[in-house]
Amino acid sequence: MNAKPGSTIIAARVLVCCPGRNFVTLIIQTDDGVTGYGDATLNGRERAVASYLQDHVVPMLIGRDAHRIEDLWQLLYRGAYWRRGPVTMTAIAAVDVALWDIKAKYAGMPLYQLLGGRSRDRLLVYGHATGRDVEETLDAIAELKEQGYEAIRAQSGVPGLGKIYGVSESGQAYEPAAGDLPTEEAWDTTSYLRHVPTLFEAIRLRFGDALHLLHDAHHRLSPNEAAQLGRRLEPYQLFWLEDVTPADNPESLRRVRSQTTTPLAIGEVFNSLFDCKLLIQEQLIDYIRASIVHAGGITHWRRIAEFAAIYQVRTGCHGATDLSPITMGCALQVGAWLPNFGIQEHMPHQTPIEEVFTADYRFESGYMYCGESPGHGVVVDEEAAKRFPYKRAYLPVNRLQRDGTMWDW
Ligand code: KDG
Ligand code: MG
Repeated sequence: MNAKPGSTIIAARVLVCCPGRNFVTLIIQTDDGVTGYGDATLNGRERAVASYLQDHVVPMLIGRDAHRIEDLWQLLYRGAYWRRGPVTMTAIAAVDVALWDIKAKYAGMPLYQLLGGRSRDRLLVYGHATGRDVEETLDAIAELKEQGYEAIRAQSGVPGLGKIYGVSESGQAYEPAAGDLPTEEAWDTTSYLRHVPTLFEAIRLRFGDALHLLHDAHHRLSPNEAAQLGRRLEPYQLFWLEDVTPADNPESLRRVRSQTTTPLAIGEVFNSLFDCKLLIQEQLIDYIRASIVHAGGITHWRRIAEFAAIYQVRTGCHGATDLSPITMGCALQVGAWLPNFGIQEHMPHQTPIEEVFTADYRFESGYMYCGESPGHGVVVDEEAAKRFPYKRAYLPVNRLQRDGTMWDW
């Protein structure tokens, strides 16, 4: 097991910082001065992953051969005995991504070259349009169209409900966690189901048929409610309808799938191939949303993506801003290679994140372009990170407006 000189891991450390929002980064160094960076951010539970890494994984890395990515993955996955789960799989992902970064730097190549080279020149991305009401959402779509987006996720406030998760108040991204404790929002499915088709009718009326439209139901519906929504949205030809039911129960999608042809996407909370298996095998979804950071890194995510290819399911990686630029860099590198790439979520990170993370990817007119520098193309300034200490922050939670019952948010 001892590494040959020249690729031995001599240091690994965990960095938790908050340049606008919390990020956890694993930094691995080899004896000949190569550094790899892995994202370990699990929104709202950041310190759990930092501890998993610091207390239980880092000691196992020192002295090992950085090139043995697969073997180290298996060691961390099988060796823990307690398999899967978001904390474990995010921690493993951070190690895996840092090691792929190192390997590609040794090779002097961008990561996509190690996976098999390019399958495409650029990657279609979708932007986020949200508004407190339909008019505001229409204006947000107009702005994104100006920037060249060809695919847009549209959400709006629901009449009769106050602020709901998925809709921003300030015109910025809707999801940065805020507050020392979660705020509580009110939800009513009947009002939501009545409202959503009116939003998409207004969008098609104003912008026509060419735009790709997406919508996120954020796990809040029963299978039958989801089937109703899918049917009612069919006239508006969505690119996808996301997370219609809670992700815990994949069988729920059988009912939805059999009742509607609206394309379905799910999986941003998945962390293993075993979460995705039934949905893919039975072709109950069109897009799998698992991300590299929460689904075991490139080594495991690649297995999910290649399994999906067999069943004509394409990828649509989660890309909200709680995934660090490292995860975006990796998503673009693997997306440049993956034959069954579908689309990439794009929610630009906000200032001052660029003081800590420098990324070589870029957005231009509705598409993203991965960089050509060796590795995944994202580096972290540890000194700068010290200026942005961790701040506990939560996303809101949801209760039924009717009687205060706890609900999915
Ligand atoms: O941390 C949770 C967010 O990343 C998630 O709620 C965002 O649903 C989301 C999306 O589709 O990006
Ligand atoms: Mg989502």
